[in-house]
Amino acid sequence: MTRIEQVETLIVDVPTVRPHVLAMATMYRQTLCLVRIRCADGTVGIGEATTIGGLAYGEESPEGIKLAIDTYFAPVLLTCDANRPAAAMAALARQIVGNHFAKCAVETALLDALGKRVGLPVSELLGGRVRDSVPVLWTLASGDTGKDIAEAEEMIDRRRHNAFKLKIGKRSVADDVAHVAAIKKALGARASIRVDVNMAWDETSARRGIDMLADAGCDLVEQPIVRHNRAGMARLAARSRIPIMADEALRGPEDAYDFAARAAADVFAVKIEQSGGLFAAKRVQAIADAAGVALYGGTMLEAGVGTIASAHVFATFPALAFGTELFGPLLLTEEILAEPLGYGDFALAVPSGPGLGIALDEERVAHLRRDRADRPTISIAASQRT
Ligand code: MUC
Ligand code: MG
Repeated sequence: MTRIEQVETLIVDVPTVRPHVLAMATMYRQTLCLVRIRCADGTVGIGEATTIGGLAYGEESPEGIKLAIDTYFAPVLLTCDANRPAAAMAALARQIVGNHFAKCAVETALLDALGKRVGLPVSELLGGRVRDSVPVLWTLASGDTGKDIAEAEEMIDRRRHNAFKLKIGKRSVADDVAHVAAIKKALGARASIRVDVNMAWDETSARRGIDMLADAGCDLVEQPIVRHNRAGMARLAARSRIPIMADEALRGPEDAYDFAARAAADVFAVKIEQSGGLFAAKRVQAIADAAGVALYGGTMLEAGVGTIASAHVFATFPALAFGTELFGPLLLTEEILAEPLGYGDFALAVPSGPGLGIALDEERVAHLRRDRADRPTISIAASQRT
């Protein structure tokens, strides 16, 4: 038995390199809830939870996650054996409904600590990696077609990304498709272009929009309609010439099972936070594999900790047909890790050290934390709050 001695959480705010425009929110910064679990043998595990646009994307916010972990998770964890993350997560599940993002951050920290204790990377604790790097796309979401093309050209030249996801759904279908077509025309065969509608279309608009996107050379359409219209997703997938991917609708293995049974998506975006943790994401993958659904490694735009936890999970997927979008740290102006993650050649390297294989830059984190004692009061314009 290795006792868990302390569970610490902190909120960190980091500006984005440019406004990130999604259908439901425009992000000017990302807020992280970092979790640190200190064990009796001296090992310390770290985890991270993020959301997108506060409460605009999902039902948990970084501040709510911190409160939930401090108030309800920590007392349970202090009774658990740090050598048994699965038993600790089961103890939490008995007392805590939902709270997938918070559970994911805690499970990440438990697995990081266990990996450090036994000298194995988290990917090996999850059953074993089958690759040492994962392909990474970039999201073009400046809100301006010309800027997006220039950004994509630069990414291709630097061999950082050659697949791009375009955030659409805020404008009319015709304007959105014109934006996608202009970018595809400029980049041609040098890049794969996909779109994420973030649920903004109704089903009839989606029928029209998806046809037009296929004609424009788009390779994939992510979550075109609202998460609960599963029959609609099945109808769209059945008639579409290009693959349809589920994202917001997948909040764990049960949703994945239902989607697979209804043939409601061709591709699953697997997110460790939305799934409810690293092992839950593995269960989503297993369901997809059994059902013949293709896989894509999704992100909640986590910084270095959550991003590399996701990478450890995706490195274990036997098939990863659509690659990943693990670019979160590259969207942020500040590095919170002692060593930045290894991006290059259109991919992210999965570290081979024990646990997550990363360390926090403690000085940076101390500087960025929201409750820093000497933090100057920053007034944020109402339009830039998320
Ligand atoms: C989403 O809906 O997929 C992932 C990449 C990005 O730009 O936004 C997120 C959220
Ligand atoms: Mg999405």
